Amino acid sequence: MNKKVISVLVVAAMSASMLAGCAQSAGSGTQEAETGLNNTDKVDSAIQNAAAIEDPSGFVYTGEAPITKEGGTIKIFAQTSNYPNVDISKAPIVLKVFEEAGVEPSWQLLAYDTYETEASKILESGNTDADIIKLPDNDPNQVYLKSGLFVPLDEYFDYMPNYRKWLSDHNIEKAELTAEDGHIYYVPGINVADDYQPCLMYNQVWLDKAGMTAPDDLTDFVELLRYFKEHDMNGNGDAGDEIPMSVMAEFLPYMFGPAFGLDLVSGFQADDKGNVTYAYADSENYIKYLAFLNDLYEEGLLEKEYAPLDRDTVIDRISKDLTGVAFDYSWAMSMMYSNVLPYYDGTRATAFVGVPPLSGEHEGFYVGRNSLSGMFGVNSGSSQIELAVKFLDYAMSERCQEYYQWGIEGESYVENPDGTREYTEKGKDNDWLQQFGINPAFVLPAAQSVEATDILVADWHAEINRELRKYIRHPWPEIYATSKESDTVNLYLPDIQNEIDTSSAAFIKGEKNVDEEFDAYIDKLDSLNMGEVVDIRQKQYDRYLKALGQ
Ligand SMILES: [Ca+2]
Repeated sequence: MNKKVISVLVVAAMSASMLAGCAQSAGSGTQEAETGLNNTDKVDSAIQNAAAIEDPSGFVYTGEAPITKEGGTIKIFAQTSNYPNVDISKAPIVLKVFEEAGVEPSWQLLAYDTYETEASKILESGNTDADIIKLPDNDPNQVYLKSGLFVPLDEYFDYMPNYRKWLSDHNIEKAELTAEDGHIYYVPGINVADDYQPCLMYNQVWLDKAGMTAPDDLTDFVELLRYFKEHDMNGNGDAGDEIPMSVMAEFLPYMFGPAFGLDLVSGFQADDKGNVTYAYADSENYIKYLAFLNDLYEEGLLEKEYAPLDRDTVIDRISKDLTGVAFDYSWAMSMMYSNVLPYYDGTRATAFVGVPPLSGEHEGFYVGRNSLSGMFGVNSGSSQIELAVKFLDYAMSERCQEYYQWGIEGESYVENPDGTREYTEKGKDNDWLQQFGINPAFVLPAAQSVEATDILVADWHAEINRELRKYIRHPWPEIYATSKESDTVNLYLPDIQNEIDTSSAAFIKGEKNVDEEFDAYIDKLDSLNMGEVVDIRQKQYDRYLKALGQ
């Protein structure tokens, strides 16, 4: 299998989780809301006061294997691989972690596709004797952690040197993981969050033909679109077949919001003082954003049928050299866009290239994503909590992350004299690599790696990713909700989002007049209880800041 095909497979899996990560957490709980604020001292003092202690046999776990000298079995409740032909319970990488830890695995694996539903049924019934459990979701409403099913890990930090260190080095994630009661219950898997995020891309050949460099502000950007529209950029003798920009509607907020000071991805944003506002109700900046897009639309720089545009159409246009500007997940850059360009020769000069964000009255940025992925907790009903905690700690250690990302040296990868690593011929076969157990996030707290992603994409793409990293801004944080909060948000937010979608399209197309009808739009949002939703987000953000220690 060639590199391109592997890349598409691996990255397709990655993008599926990215998309999933964008969805707002929903669901409702049955627990009563608690009013207590975070007690950051609990976690921090647990981190500071932890000390390695002996187990009954006199053995001390220090963060390196083994976790015990007594042997034993750890039972994991988790999900099967998303590759149907992969038995993750027999994958060499997974078995290696158990072997080093000095324990045997035992499994309760549920099907990947139905895990969320089926696992939650079993957890709600409390009917599992597994030691370690992969949660069906990130427990956004604290349903599981309040059910008493999981032990507060901070009470066992003596046995978690690797996790303690990781939390100390990752303040944002530590704050996000801190429950309302001040405890940390889960060890997360980790997504790539600041790399390979959605960005603006140009056809470099068209840019060169226009004698321009990538515009950094909206005015120059519009000039560039006009140039692309009016000239025979593809050189087919017809100056009328160029479509200056092909951006799917869902990415317009990512692309243009920041130039107006808006994070329209979640819509919720906080200023320097911690005041939370709803960007879609910003009557100073959002109105300018809409007016700008309406101008693009009226001038034909944003196409009339922009709403139904999908990725397949964008790819088709690029393959026919019909369009010059795109905005998409970074992986599309070399894997779906550049590779179909008729004259792409593998170099940056002939590619669709990612560029810095557009600025306006506000400095541009890109919105990254939350890094927390699948959560693992220790069953409070386990007969061997200490051993399970130690195993979870070892399974998230840096050493094990190397296994998850690269596999085993000499088999799936080799290390070059300069210290860089690359997959072996076998390792480049995605089917083999999946069966080997690469990135076993279904059963263990694995982290995605930038380094392992870099080698899947063209070298120039990895280089562009490094250049764009500094523009990524952390998205609205994941903050645990009380069940009362989530009930209210789930009751009101869908209607609010529906109103936003309908109105923004009407404003952009000029069916509604921005100057005359924006106030009525705000009134409508108010009548849909936007104020209550923002109040809840404010309370949640206050808890987050407190957990951050601010
Ligand atoms: Ca043409």
